[in-house]
Amino acid sequence: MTKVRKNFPKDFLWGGATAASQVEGAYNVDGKGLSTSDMVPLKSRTHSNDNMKIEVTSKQLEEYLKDDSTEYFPKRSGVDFYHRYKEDIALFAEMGFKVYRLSIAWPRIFPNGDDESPNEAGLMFYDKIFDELEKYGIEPLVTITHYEMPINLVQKYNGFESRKAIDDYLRFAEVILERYKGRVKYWVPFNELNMMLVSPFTCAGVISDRSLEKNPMQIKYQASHHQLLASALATKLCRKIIPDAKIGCMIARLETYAATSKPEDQLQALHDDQLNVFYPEVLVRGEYPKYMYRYFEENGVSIKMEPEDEKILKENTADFVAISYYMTYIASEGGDGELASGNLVGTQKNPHLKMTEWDWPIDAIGLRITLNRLYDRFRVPLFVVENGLGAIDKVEEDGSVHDPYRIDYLREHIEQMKEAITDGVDLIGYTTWGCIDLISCGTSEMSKRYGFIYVDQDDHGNGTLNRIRKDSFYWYKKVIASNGEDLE
Ligand code: BGP
Repeated sequence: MTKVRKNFPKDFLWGGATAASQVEGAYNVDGKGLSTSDMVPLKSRTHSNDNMKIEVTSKQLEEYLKDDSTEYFPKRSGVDFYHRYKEDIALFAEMGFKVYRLSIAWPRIFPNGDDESPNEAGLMFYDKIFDELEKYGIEPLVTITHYEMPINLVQKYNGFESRKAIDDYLRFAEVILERYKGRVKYWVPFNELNMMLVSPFTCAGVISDRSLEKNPMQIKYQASHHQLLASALATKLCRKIIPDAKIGCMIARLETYAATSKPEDQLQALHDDQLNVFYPEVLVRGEYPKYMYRYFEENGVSIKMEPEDEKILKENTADFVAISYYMTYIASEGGDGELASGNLVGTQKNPHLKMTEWDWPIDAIGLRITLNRLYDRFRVPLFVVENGLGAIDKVEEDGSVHDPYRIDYLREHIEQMKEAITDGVDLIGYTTWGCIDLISCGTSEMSKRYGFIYVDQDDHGNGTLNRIRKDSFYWYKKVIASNGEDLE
């Protein structure tokens, strides 16, 4: 029998993750077009469960398009990574990153999404990023698109509700695969495919009130079908252009516990879980799972498919499953109970868990559970491409930032990943979310910080943008240098 592995594999990919729209800024520089992320206003810090979804109506979009404020739309200025990438990547290298997960801003390459040719200035920006990463031997992991559809495609055909979005997405994918082949080996076609169900605008440029469809579930699952096909077709292209690439699929993993041992609660947890793993089910197994047919029928959903769709899904399956993992969820038959907040979607409070300052439950053991469940189910390598703690940090008078709470959070999660590896899970990497402070996806706040690197900027865009190494910076450097052995 093979020996039980008790440590991280020696080629384990340690690093950090960001998304273009949350760090780059320069939203209208060098020919970049507007994206859905440029249209997400700042929300004040909230503990309310229903204030997490990002809903944008047609009327709001019209108003936002006329508003050139960066204070009200902080993602437009990000943390100025566009101009400071050299300094930031040098800091990642100082921590010893093996991998850096980044996304390519679609409207930087195709400003309107359907332009005849790509924007060379946008392509050159990422050339420079990859030069810098190469200089330090950091492997890029590229999310082809992370929550930013060109606004023109939202206006033109309501984003991924239309099948036309597949062609425009693939043109973008092909351009970047060709341009960066030989430089990028790890790819993920879309960030968090399942977030379609809670925030279709963010996930896919879909504005529900623009649709002729009345059933919101119909709109969301039809748009998901288009993203699933686009993922499979991007996988096909990637294999042709970069034969030795690894291309995965990604969900926000919503590991769900039943509230009690009552069978009805257990069943509800099973159903919730099925809706979450549905996305990798399609992309890893290459077909829709049977349980979805019943679910669609009972919810009035009828997916319009073309004759070739099944074959496309079957023939172009993903190499690995990537997840973001922040918390666990609770399901019960009636769905009632005291509420907690969460990553775009809230849940019931779990009395056994501590909460973050944003009321997200903290559950490191849940990560071990989820890695085991996913590996049992899919038997392909897993990659944790987001995990981290959003917290308020304070700069001391001497300029230092002490963040023991972040170190504790990450330590506990890393310990559980190690347990999962000992359980037999094939885990290939870990990129913590927001390795440098960035603009929050859900609330567009700056004060919700995840980084090892502090960025001097407040929620309203004031500050020097200076970078400061937090205590967690030095701690993570030790973790990487010891390949996950020294967690103290
Ligand atoms: C994930 C997104 C990220 C991100 C993270 C944390 O769902 O992929 O873009 O920001 O959540 O969420 P937030 O920024 O709202 O705290």
